[in-house]
Amino acid sequence: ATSYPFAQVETKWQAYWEENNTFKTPVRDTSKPKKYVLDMFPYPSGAGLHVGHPEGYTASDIMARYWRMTGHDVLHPIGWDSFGLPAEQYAVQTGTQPGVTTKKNIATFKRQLKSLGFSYDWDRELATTDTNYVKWTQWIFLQLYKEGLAEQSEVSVNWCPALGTVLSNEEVINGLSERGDHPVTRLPLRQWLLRITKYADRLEAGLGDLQGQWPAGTLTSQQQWIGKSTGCEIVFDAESIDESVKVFTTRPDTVMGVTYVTLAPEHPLVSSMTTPEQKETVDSYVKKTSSRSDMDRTSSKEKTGVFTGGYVTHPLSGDRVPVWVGDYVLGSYGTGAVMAVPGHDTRDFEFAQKFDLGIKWVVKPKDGESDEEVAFTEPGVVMNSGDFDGLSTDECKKAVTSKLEEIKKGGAQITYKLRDWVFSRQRYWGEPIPIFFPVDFPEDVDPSSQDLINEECEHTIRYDQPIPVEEADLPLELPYMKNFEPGDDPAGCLARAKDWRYFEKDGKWFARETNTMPQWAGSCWYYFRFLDPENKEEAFSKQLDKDWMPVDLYVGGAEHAVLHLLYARFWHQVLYDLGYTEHPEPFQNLVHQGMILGTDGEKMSKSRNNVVNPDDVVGEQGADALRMYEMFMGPLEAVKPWQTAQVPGVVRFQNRLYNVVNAAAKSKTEDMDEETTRLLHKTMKKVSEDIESMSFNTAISALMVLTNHLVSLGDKVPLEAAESLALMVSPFAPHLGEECWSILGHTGTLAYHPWVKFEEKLCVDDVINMGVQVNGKSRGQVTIPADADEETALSAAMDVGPVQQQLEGKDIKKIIYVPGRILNIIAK
Ligand code: ANZ
Repeated sequence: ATSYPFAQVETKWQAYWEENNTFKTPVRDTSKPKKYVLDMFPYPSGAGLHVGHPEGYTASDIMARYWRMTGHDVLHPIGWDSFGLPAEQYAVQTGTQPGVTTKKNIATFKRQLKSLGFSYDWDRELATTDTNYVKWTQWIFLQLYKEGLAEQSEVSVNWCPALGTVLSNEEVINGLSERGDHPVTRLPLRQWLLRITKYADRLEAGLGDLQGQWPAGTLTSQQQWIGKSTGCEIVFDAESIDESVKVFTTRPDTVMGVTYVTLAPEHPLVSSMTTPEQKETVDSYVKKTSSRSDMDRTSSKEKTGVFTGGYVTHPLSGDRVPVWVGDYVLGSYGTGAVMAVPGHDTRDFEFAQKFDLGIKWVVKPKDGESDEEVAFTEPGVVMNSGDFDGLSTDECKKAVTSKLEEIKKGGAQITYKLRDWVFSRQRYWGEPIPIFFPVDFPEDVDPSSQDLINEECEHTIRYDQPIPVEEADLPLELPYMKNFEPGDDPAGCLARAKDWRYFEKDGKWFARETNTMPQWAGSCWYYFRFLDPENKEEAFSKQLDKDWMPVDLYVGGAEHAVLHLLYARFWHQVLYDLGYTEHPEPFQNLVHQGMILGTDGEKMSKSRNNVVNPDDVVGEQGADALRMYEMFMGPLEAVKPWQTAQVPGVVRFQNRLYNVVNAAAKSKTEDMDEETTRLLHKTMKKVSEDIESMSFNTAISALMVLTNHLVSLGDKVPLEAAESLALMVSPFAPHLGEECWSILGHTGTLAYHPWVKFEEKLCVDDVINMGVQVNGKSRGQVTIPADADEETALSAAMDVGPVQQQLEGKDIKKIIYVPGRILNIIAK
């Protein structure tokens, strides 16, 4: 036996595919059904490809190759998600321009992906940093702007002066930045917001159509993130001023149990509700809580708050209700105020206990009494609520809501957890936001001399008068900046590029927006640009949208379950509403590959020194071995540790397969015995079905079983079996597949050769007659395959009349099944 010369073979076939444009799809071939197979495009980091990348890419490549062979017109593109913070930091560290490092990193990634033999149409390659791509990202931003979906707003953000940027809530712990422990302050900052909340309902509803096509966990995460909550808004009029406090509640049935109302510290009515005597206390409380993040506020057990001195009137009972301020109520959720029902809400209960506020019990369990040591939060029967007494929780929710509607003190309301998307970054390496503003320079400043523009000028920018860049003037490119590091100016580092920022037009002076877009922007629509990467007139043509969308299979990491996938769906739905696409959702089927851990079972990382470099594996064992090993490790979705010691097993399988094919080519054996025929057809069936369900590890093991059988035939390997084996292995190990195909005398590529066809009748094993017993007594016979599983045997037995009769009215307690021998059903 010779060993398979993988290095030479892999180089040869990669060159062949490239020269022959094997995987180019310049136009849609409408004689075939389409498959759009998409990978989550990589972020080209300085570290190069990681073994985690080829896992998802191999899975999608298998599907792309399989679908080509099953007669589909396949679109399989790749590109680069190349803006973003890490690229900028890498550039800072290495003292080079981000544009330069990005280009270099892309070249490395491209070489690495090419070395793995993926069947991409490289003519469609794009990078989100390409001027030509930025142009259309900015164009989409302008469409959002025109639709009122991109707006400026003063947002309270977590500003970290030391890092020179805004941080997300998740990045702030106890008022310090997660990275570096720098102080973080809450600061109102002018930011661009995308009004994703206007699409909350649509984004939620769309998930329903993706059931069964997206991982259930991802659908749930998106649903929770959107956080649709159905309830009621209730109006409490203030006692001594002409204002009213609106609260949002999911439990209007508990309205008669309200003993106080709590406002979030940032609620606009806090100061007007506060009496002069309480002013000092309230002011200092509000100030103290202003630095806490929302997460911090909701997760801390210890409730804090102060009394405003003011009262509101209960809309149904007319009672006086005291108004408190407490930071367990968030300003940004619902109405920023709650009606507190300590008897039935745990947070209110804790608060009421601490401050000695009244507790009223208005719901009791269906049977029995509630214990008064804790809030009773379950549904039950209403009590102590006048006319509502005796109603169930659900009935009472409806009754209270209609009562409030009738007296115009509230009504049904839906609230979402989803927040508008803060779309501004104070960073260099992102798409400039294509907006500018008029500037009223102070009289003593001559703006045509840049040096005279000082900080004072910044205050004369009319941010309230945004002007969109003309579409004809797009793209708006980033200026060259020698020093692009963030500074302590919340306007961002682009504010320092004065000659870019300030410009004169028709005798008037303007200032550009200096915030850039977040990294998410480019990945919101790249799947559209792949359809039409060269288009100079439009982002993408409607015809190509019709031809190729939606994406049939999207493969990528579960870490994108919420943000990327939600943001992309949002942009997609906006483009749908504007008529640019006729498909309501972008990604029809979604699969997350499981993470590949280090051999030690820990996440691979430089600091743990457990990173496997795919270049090493490709060099030592070949691309096909890497691809096949990663697919053989376990189910695609499972998290699994890399085991270097197991790669040689895959290499030996390739060698055996190569030798078996050579034997067939040499002996030209035409005959195929019965056993081989059955095994071949069973394998063809299994591999086809397993690929369809993306169960690649089991498909590979079926190929191993077939190969081992063929090895046992010595020189007499049937040609038909060898050909089928070459075709079947090719999606997994495409270089090996092509090489075997040519060894068997074929010219050209097998990439478009029809997939193997099995005959169902040859897939069935020998059948036998087997006795069936009920409670040990023989009740008939079934005809089933000799190796039928218990389920098959039992379902055949259920068709036997006497067995049915015996089982009538009884429960099956136990099943004793000895394949090929006996089935005994124990029932009572
Ligand atoms: C009275 C009540 C009685 C409540 C009861 C619950 C149980 P979800 O399901 O998450 O939407 N709430 C409303 N706005 C809030 C805010 N800005 N910050 C903190 N809490 C807020 O939760 C809705 C419930 O959370 C609302 O219903 C309100 O408390 C509280 F027995 O109102 B409930």
